[in-house]
Amino acid sequence: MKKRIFSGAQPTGELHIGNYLGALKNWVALQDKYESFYCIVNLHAVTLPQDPKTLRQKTLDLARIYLAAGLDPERSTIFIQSDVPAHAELTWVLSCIARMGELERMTQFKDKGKGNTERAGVGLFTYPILMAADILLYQTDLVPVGQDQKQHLELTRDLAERFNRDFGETFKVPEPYIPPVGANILSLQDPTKKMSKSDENAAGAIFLLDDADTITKKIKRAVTDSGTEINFDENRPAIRNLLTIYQLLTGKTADECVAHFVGKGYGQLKGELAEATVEFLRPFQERVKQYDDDSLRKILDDGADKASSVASTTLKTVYERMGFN
Ligand code: ATP
Ligand code: LTN
Repeated sequence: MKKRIFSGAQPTGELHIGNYLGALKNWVALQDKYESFYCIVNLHAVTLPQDPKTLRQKTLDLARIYLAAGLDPERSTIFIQSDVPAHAELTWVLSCIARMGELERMTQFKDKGKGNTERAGVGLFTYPILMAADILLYQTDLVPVGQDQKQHLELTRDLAERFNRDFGETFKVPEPYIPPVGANILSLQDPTKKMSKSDENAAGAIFLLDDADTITKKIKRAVTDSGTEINFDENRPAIRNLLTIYQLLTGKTADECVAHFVGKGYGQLKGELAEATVEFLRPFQERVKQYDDDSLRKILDDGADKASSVASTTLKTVYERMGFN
């Protein structure tokens, strides 16, 4: 039996190169070795206000991006979270064993709630419980995510262990898979922050659907550090970030990248990085256009059927353990 993977992304904003390098790229690489479930997490999306028409469109757009990135519906189950009601149902059960204190410690809530807990939605606060339900329903072994999700994974593990202890062995306790390189791609404008789709400053992120001109401009305008050397020095996060993106897009080793830029200036690094990014994204952007809405719906409906059968088995056991049936 193959081990299982579960992961997902939110159908909000535009996916950027950080989402790709930190998550999607690894999903594609792991889909052969694992039985994989890749979800479009629209229930998570509504923890912040969304326009329904836009959300519907973004959901299909994200499915296109999954496929163009190389997820194969023959090998991976690709589906929309709201199509499988067990996600919301298990969330309720887990909400009753999660503690206020452990949710209050989640840094993403503090960031996205902008420190104003009076005004923040309750869903934004309980969001990590929904994420735990996503993962635990599939008896997941491995969860490939970027660095920013590490804390949510720890909560997921804690909830699984608590439920197993209190109600009997029910859930597999999942491991995170955080890639050694690329798990935290930084903003091109502010390398103290991660590259983010919700950043007000669009110049900080290279979006997967940006055109060649925009990509080149963003990279040329990226902030740099003082000094002139091009290496992976942790104290020079801006250059390290540009070099990391270059490394991952070209497939070179870290040493090869450093050797390649010895004696060259920041301008050269930016020029070559822009070229590598444009070259990488061109065929990807061609593939995105290939999928019409009808064929996407078919893939997503099939995915929801497969996901439902696994999820409902786990939920049934949970309900039995709880004394519901
Ligand atoms: P954002 O903060 O950009 O709005 P998100 O993390 O809220 O993004 P998702 O689209 O759901 O939204 O994230 C999908 C995946 O991309 C997650 O596994 C996340 O860890 C990863 N990811 C997000 N930003 C980065 C980044 N800057 N570097 C590496 N991985 C990232
Ligand atoms: N919380 C994640 C998206 C997400 C997810 C998941 C990732 C929702 N459910 C389950 C991995 C596994 C985010 O905001 N990036």
